[in-house]
Amino acid sequence: MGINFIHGSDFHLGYVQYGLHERFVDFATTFKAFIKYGIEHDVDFILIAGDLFEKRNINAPTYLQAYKVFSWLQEECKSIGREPVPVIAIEGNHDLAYQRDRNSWLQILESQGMLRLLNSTEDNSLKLDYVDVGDCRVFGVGYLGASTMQSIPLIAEQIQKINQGVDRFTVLTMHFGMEEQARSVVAGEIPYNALLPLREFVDYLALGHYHNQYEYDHWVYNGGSLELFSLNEYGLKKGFYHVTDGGARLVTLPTRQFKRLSGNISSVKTPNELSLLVQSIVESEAPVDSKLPPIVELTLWGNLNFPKKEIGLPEIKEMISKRFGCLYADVHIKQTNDYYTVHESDITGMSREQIETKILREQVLQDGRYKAYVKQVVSDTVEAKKLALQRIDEKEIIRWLKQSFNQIQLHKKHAREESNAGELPFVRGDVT
Ligand SMILES: [Mn+2]
Repeated sequence: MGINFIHGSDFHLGYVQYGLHERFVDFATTFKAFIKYGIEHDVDFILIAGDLFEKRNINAPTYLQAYKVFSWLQEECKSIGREPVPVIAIEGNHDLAYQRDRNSWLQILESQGMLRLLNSTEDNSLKLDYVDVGDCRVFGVGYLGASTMQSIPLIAEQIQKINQGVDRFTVLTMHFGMEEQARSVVAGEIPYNALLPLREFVDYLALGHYHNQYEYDHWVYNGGSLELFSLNEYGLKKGFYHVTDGGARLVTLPTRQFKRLSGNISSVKTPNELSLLVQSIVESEAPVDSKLPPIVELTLWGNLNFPKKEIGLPEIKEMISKRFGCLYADVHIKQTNDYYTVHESDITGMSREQIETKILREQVLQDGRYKAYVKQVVSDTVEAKKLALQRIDEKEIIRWLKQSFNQIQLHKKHAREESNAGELPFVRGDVT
């Protein structure tokens, strides 16, 4: 028989991005395309690793979207003469029921025969829920939040017990984010080492929660959300996995395109000049090649030299719409603080690196915390920029910066200890 399933997550049905009905529909259309892919590839089951819905208390139209897609799945399968493809799901943080509601909407869909919700419970001890389908055994644990980490060894132990004497391809689906995968620092992330107790007993760990694609060691997989949920996700890889005997392959679906533009307004003196600037920005960008009208975001940043209310936003949006035929144009004005302004007379004759060094130095001294290490902080920041320009992997750069930071912390600690001992501390970069 072999292994054949798809694994997706974070569909966020019910999200009305920018308040646009079209975006509300987009999320459901993409979800349906995911299900359709599963049917067309004759998979044994479809796995949803949490956050099918955008919120706990979805409205009727959102419920109807989900219901329609699942009914369509059943009818489509019937029409081609096969049993409905089983849908197996867990609850993500967005799907959990409010205590007063008792039932989550995924539980309602389960009671209607639309999906199988894996509902592992944790009253006194952990009770794992699973289903056998095709050549696979699928365990599922919904969103655990802060107790995710401590549950991992217990889950491993339970799977080992339950699987004794059984030789099936073991899938575990959970909803959490892994360390260093988000663009910002998030509390409660799981480091890879914490997953190791599962390694021996789980063949495929199907994750959901973070909206970017990532995987570890050919056994931990997170496809991300298929739709761009926010502009913070711009440029991130996203998709779902099609898992067969040959391994897990990332599949991406065509979705509505986003385009991000930006321009510096510091040298603009009048609203009229601003129009010209926007026009040149817009015209220097190639039109978006896609079936659906795109969404375009323009950020204008720098010093604004005239009152903000004189900015002709409708006119700017119109220029964007005309050029890209977009569904929606979003314009942000990010005025930078005067403090950061560099006067031209201060920097004439300086190289770019000298200018950067000067500005960074002022920033570090102003901040105060790393005053004593200003030389190191500045040179390492400039170095990080060079690495980025050489397109060194961002993880590598982060690791390198962390190393520099740890070094400073260590110096600080030693300096404290030594000064306690009544000696003069030697600190790198202390005298400048
Ligand atoms: Mn989530």
